[in-house]
Amino acid sequence: MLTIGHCTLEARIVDITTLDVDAIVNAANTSLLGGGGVDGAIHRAAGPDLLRECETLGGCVTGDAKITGGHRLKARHVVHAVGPVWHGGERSEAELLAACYRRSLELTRDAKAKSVAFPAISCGVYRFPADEAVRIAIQTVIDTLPHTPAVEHVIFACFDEAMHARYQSEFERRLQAPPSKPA
Ligand code: AR6
Repeated sequence: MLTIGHCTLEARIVDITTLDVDAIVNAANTSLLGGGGVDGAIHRAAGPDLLRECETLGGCVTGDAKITGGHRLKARHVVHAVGPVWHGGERSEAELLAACYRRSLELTRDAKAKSVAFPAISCGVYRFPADEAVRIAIQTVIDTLPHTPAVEHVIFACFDEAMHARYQSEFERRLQAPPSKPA
């Protein structure tokens, strides 16, 4: 766990669809019309009205996000973020992944949501190297928090112990190192 100003960041091994938070983030694709992985799980748990709402959104470009209601989820909102497919790192994948986290937090703020949970965007079928993705996720959240002062709780929802350990070790590293300047 890490506390940054008024906000707590924590990593949990949990199915993100079960969380009772104001917003959960989906690792979506540009169609916003569902898929496998966490996207499929969120659509199954939220029910068919989520897809109906997504159909009105006109898709979303990589690095951006759009917000819907949570429908049958406990979460009040779903932020559908489109992460980059990993192609080796030469196609702005890091910047696009950072943009996903930034945009998702901005939409969370605009929805007046105080708590938000992220999956490890792009770390599944999109094959983004997980260690780098975790560093980008935490750094971007920390850099964005000054612009989203109402956000009080950020959960990184991990599907397995290996992913959880990455967040924990990045939190530890930051607790031991002097704070870095905002990007
Ligand atoms: N709760 C938390 N984390 C989960 C869950 C869950 N219920 N299910 C999977 N994960 P992925 P991507 C983890 O592949 O790489 C879809 O088809 C998973 O272990 O879901 O961004 C979309 O439609 C991994 O660490 O997302 C897109 O086409 C992380 O979530 C494409 O996949 C992300 O894995 C997006 O690929």
